[in-house]
Amino acid sequence: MSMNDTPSGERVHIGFFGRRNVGKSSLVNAFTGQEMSVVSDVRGTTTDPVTKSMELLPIGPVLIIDTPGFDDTGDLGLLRVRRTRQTLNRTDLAILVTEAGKPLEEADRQLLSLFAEKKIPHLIVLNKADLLEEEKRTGAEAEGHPFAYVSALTGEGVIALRERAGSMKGAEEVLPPLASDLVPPGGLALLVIPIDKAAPKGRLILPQQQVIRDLLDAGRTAACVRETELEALLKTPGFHPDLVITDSQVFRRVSEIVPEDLPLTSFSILMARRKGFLEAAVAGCRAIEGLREGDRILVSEGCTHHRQCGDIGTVKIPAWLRGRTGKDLDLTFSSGKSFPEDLAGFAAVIHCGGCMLNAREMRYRMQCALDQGVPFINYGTFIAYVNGILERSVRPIPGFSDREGKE
Ligand SMILES: Nc1nc2c(ncn2[C@@H]2O[C@H](COP(=O)(O)OP(=O)(O)OP(=O)(O)O)[C@@H](O)[C@H]2O)c(=O)[nH]1
Ligand code: SF4
Ligand SMILES: [Mg+2]
Repeated sequence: MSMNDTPSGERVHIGFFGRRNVGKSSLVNAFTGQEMSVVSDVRGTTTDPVTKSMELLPIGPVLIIDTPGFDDTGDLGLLRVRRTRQTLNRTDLAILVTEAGKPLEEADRQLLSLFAEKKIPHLIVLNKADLLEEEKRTGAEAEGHPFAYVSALTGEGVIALRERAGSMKGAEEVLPPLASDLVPPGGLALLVIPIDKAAPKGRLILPQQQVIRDLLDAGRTAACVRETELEALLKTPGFHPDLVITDSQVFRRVSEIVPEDLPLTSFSILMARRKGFLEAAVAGCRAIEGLREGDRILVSEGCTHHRQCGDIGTVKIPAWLRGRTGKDLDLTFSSGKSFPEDLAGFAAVIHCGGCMLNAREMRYRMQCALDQGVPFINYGTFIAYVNGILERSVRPIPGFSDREGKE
């Protein structure tokens, strides 16, 4: 990803699903206008989900996902089907590819019921329409689902499909703003950004960029300062920010500098709110006190490159947990696109902010945990909690009573 790209977590995810050999990859190539996926007449050519970013009007930046055939068999096949199911958890718009003039099969029906279960808007694309005479194109094979005839081979119907996908209702999620609603019109937010060796060279990290952009979009003012200059800045006569937003890593130091009557929160608290898991995370923190010797904790990260999160998950969180609970806990780590669906035996999940994951995926992971009675906590909330400032950092967020954040 180049630094000027929309982060994948903010893109509408459009997934292409279906049985092997129906032409999913051919269609994805035609749809994106790029040869992103390998095509062949061998069934099971695509073995892993393949993604590609593009602009689609009017929704804007989207992520296109090509998937392996859903009807695959054998051990490897089942693994692929599993992976396709995981892909569904981050799919905002599902395209079921089948063949024009051919009836739906069992695998198609399974996919359709998964779309329904996960409330994903969908469309059946009847591919290989070049092989079916015009007069036979009645759409009967789509059995009442919204459908479109296309031919990935000739390109027929592909532009219309692009337009239709780009304006499908429900594909674009309306997420709450990051910070702009917490600052009055004409107001000023002060962002505390440490520039240490973990900071990427020559730029700001995504959550910082996104918060600044959100404030500017809403006509608010954003000022940035390092924690080392914060105290002096706040003493400047006439300088009165309405809200201070800090990086979690310097939360404690900043909370000591920022006067108690000045609202203070963190980038990760704001990201957690935007992605819809702040409430669960705050509630989950209460479970930390109840942890017992040997309890199993899953520490999960949404990407594997760790560029922004450094050693938080592997070093700092284990140390904080030990410090706070005084217990020997059994930590398991997971990272990347996969997330263990079976959380039986875990006493808590502590998840990163998920900047590379879309809101749907984060909600799915949270729901997996909550459904199994496992508290779901995010890094930012956890860090605020262990530093004793959770209550303060959620206070600026509407809907959080004092009770919610009590430590
Ligand atoms: N006639 C015709 N053939 C097509 C069309 N789209 C794809 N094909 C052919 O169908 C075969 C399978 O295409 P793929 O795009 O690899 O199919 P897939 O669904 O991605 O298959 P897997 O990755 O194996 O699941 C290839 O031989 C394609 O050339 C089409 O619109 N018309
Ligand atoms: S570990 Fe999570 S929060 Fe950190 S960079 Fe990756 S996706 Fe973003
Ligand atoms: Mg394929």
